Amino acid sequence: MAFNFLKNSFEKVKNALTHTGSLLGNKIRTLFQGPLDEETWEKLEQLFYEADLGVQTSIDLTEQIKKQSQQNLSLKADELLRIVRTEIVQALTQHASPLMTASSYQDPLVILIVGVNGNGKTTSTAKLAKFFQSQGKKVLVAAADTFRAAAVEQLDVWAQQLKIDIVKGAPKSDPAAVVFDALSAAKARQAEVVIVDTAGRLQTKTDLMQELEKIKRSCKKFNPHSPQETLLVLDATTGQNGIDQAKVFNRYTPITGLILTKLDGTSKGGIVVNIHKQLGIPVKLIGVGEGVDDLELFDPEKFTDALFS
Ligand SMILES: Nc1nc2c(ncn2[C@@H]2O[C@H](COP(=O)(O)OP(=O)(O)O)[C@@H](O)[C@H]2O)c(=O)[nH]1
Ligand SMILES: [Mg+2]
Repeated sequence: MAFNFLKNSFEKVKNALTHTGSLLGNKIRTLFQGPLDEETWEKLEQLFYEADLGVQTSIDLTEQIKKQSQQNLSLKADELLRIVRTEIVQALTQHASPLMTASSYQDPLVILIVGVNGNGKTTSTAKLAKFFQSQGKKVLVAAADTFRAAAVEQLDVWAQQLKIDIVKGAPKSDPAAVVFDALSAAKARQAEVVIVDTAGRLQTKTDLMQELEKIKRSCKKFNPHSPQETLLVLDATTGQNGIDQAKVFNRYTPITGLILTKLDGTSKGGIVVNIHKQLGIPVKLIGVGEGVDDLELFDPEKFTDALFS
């Protein structure tokens, strides 16, 4: 059972990274099979860049690998590829920090889901709810995106389907009040995990950031160290724009981790490395499809293996 689960989970990540993997794994392998000259290093840098590792990371990584190759001229393609892999794992491990685990209903794990509209907040809220539910935890979700009626309905549909408790506010009602109600309900029903879906209009708007602060104050009325996680949802296909969004959010409200969605169907999965380098915020979860099971804990080794397998 456990083995099957692990295997499926690796296959899922691998399938989602097919496009990025063909750039990074396959093309680099082919490249290293030819003569190793200046042109090789230029092409290598270009491949890193195309996979969205970012300009500086692409230059640095190429320099590292070139240096090692010149220090040991007998290195073969496979060994060079292993060096690339090691360098990437190292970059990804630097800021690694696992998702908080749920302890007890006396001290429920509260997770705020924030981010720009369309990035996948509501879907990720449902996926995460299912994740904890499958660990046997009692989960409650809060529909605090009261700005859009459709967002509340969308989460409601997921909650019904997963048979998970949901607390929702009236349209345009105060999201902080919804969160307060949700945490009261969680206490009464002894929920161990509360996941809060929030509104995401214009990240530059100070209104939204004030709204998030108010939501956090609601959480602190129950527990001074709540919310334990504030996860920013980023769309992997948006490149530098996504990284800029993260910088803005993090300036206003500290982000404890990222959920990087839509890694499936993009060849720009190298953005994970760029994000770690530029932001120093750990990617904690990755979205690998639209289904409720298409969420995986981010594991640097597994991720890199999936790229190069
Ligand atoms: N392919 C893919 N689509 C996703 C993923 N996560 C979310 N989506 C889709 O992105 C769209 C927007 O998601 P939604 O959760 O409504 O975003 P929100 O506005 O931030 O709440 C929906 O069509 C989702 O199905 C993912 O990991 N992969
Ligand atoms: Mg939404």
